[in-house]
Amino acid sequence: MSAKESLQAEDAYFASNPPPKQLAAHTTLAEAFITQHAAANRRVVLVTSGGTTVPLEKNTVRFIDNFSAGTRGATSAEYFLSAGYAVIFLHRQFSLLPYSRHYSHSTDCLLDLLHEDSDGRVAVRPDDSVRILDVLRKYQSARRDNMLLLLPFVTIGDYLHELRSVARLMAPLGSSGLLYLAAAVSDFFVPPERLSEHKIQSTNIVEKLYPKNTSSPSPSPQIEDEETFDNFDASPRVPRSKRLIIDLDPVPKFLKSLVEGWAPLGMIVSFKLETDPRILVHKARYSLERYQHHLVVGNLLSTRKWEVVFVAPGREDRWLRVARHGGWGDAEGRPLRPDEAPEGDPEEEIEALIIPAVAELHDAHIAKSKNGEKK
Ligand code: PAZ
Repeated sequence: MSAKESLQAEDAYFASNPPPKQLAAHTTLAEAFITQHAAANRRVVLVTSGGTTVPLEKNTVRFIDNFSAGTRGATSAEYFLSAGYAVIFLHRQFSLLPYSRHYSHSTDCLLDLLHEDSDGRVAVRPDDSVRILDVLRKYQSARRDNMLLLLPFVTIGDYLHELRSVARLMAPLGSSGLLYLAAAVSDFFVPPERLSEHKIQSTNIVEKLYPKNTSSPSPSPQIEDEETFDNFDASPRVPRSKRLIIDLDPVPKFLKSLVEGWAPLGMIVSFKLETDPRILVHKARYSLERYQHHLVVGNLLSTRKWEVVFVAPGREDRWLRVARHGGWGDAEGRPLRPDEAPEGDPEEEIEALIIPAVAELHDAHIAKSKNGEKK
């Protein structure tokens, strides 16, 4: 696709997909946040996190989603804060958040860490208080110094509108702006003109009640004629006309716009997720060459907490791996196969390795731009 064509695709996408209601409020918050930290000469990172939904109806009951809980994004945000960055955390609503992720409902429920003391007051169980205190101090310091801005999104459309607005606001930061795109963004969506207004029906009740799209109900609707089909019967006996066939369009590729238009001087880090280890590095390198940005972090679904690969222009591919009992054996230098994925979570968080390595590349990016070199 030529530059002109991708610009046209971008314009058409934003013109036809409405922005989220909270976009203006988020933009105001992000602008004030960026201005405050730019004045303090502080680096600002935009971290995107969690999955995007693809609504199947305008009044959305059903949607397509993906697996991402936002662990990578929320954990990365904490390490960026520790490294002195101010963080704009653009995240899927209700996904994991920095700091509170340690006590989410599924792991370490906060209520399980509390007890009633002898005076009838709620207190933290002594065994847990040290680790809670550590998280609490970091959380309170981030809040006190206004270092963390939380901006939620839900749908793929919301995400793209928010990303464009925040990226444009970050453009004046030049090379000290960092965009770290860890969200799991849908590649497909249903364009608004094909979206059903109301909940998709499994019967023809609407046609029966309102024949030929009339606005008042038929005087004697034959409800008993309502055609139903057995939702559990997926056999070929279910006629094609009764199946729900979802027709999705590709989401325009926005990385190009980000690199060339929205935040052209900032450092842009994208993530590439695959499940087949044989294509991961190839796909990461392809993405880098196609969009001409600064770093692709490749990871596999099954091993993403154990290892990632940095693919950057003019550099050797670099695997980062957390410590593993028994070492990495012959897996050193190649991605783990899904069947080699270790059980459970590693003791060390891989983001503790990723963020310092990204910050080092960001230093180099800033130095290069100060020397007047091309990005
Ligand atoms: O949210 P999570 O920690 O479960 O997963 C993180 C991730 C795999 C979504 C992220 O590391 C990633 O690869 N994001 C980009 C996905 C993609 O669109 O290719």
